Amino acid sequence: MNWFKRLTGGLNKTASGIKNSIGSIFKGNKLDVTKLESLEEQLISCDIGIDISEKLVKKLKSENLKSDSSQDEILLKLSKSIEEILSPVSKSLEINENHKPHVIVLVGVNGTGKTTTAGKMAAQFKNQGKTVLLSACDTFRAAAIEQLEVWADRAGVEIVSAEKGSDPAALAYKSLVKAIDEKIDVLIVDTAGRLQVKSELMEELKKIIRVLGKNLGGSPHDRVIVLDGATGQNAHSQVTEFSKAVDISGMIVTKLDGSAKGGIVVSLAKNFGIPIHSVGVGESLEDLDQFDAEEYSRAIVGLEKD
Ligand SMILES: Nc1nc2c(ncn2[C@@H]2O[C@H](COP(=O)(O)OP(=O)(O)OP(=O)(O)O)[C@@H](O)[C@H]2O)c(=O)[nH]1
Ligand SMILES: [Mg+2]
Repeated sequence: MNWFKRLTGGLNKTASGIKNSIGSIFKGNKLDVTKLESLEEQLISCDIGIDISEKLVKKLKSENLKSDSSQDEILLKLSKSIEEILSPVSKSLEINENHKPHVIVLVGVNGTGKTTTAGKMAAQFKNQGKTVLLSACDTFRAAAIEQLEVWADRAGVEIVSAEKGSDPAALAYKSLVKAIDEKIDVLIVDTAGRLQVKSELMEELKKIIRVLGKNLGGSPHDRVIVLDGATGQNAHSQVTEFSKAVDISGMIVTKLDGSAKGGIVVSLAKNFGIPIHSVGVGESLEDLDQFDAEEYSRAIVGLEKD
């Protein structure tokens, strides 16, 4: 199944809610106020956020819609307004070939998909002909190390790990030294999930970042927060709090194939303006795709791919 199908499958509920509200949006040749209100509620309930939902409906009202406009025409207008919000942040993660290695650190709260994403990214870069090293800096759980080893195996890349309970910053250092020595193109550092409110764990994360920066100027080049697409509004607090500890340079939103409502991506885009690199739409190696503003906007309102 291609990723757009998975995404539209995941966002199905959101899309049908929006479609229902738009269904008979005209009363005679006038827009039906009740229907517009219900559309706004639908947008809010899929996590787009109150302010943005209000603006999107206002914009739709100003579009000079005709009472004989088809449902798809109206949906297209709405998706175009969403696309305007998403386009500025739709930016893939680029590997700078002058960085040897180009260092990426993945951060986020527990269970968002960091390890899975690290494995998927490793496979993608490897397929592009790059050399990749994975660093299992989640030394908190033994299972986490094994999990990344499985991914390294699947992706066919090397991994550096340490015993459970060892210092993650020391492991980050060891991985970096190996990557520099071996002229590796990309070093991907997986970190333990941590709640954004646990200050000692945030300090540990800062130390990992500090050690990398000290030993390779300008690194880590990408500091990516991995967010679970089904989290809803808490994602805002995650980005805000992690940003206090780490200069977050990009976001990856996972699990958009599940029952995610999808609107959170729009609200994050508007509120933070931080690049969204890719979206996770499944649990296998190939289920990570570049974030595409137009396709995402169409998927949210239930339009087919253009
Ligand atoms: N459906 C779906 N599941 C995903 C996706 N990404 C990750 N998962 C699943 O989510 C669960 C957690 O993923 P992990 O990669 O272990 O998450 P993590 O952030 O590393 O977790 P911690 O290290 O415990 O913080 C696993 O069961 C993954 O298979 C996705 O895009 N779609
Ligand atoms: Mg993990």
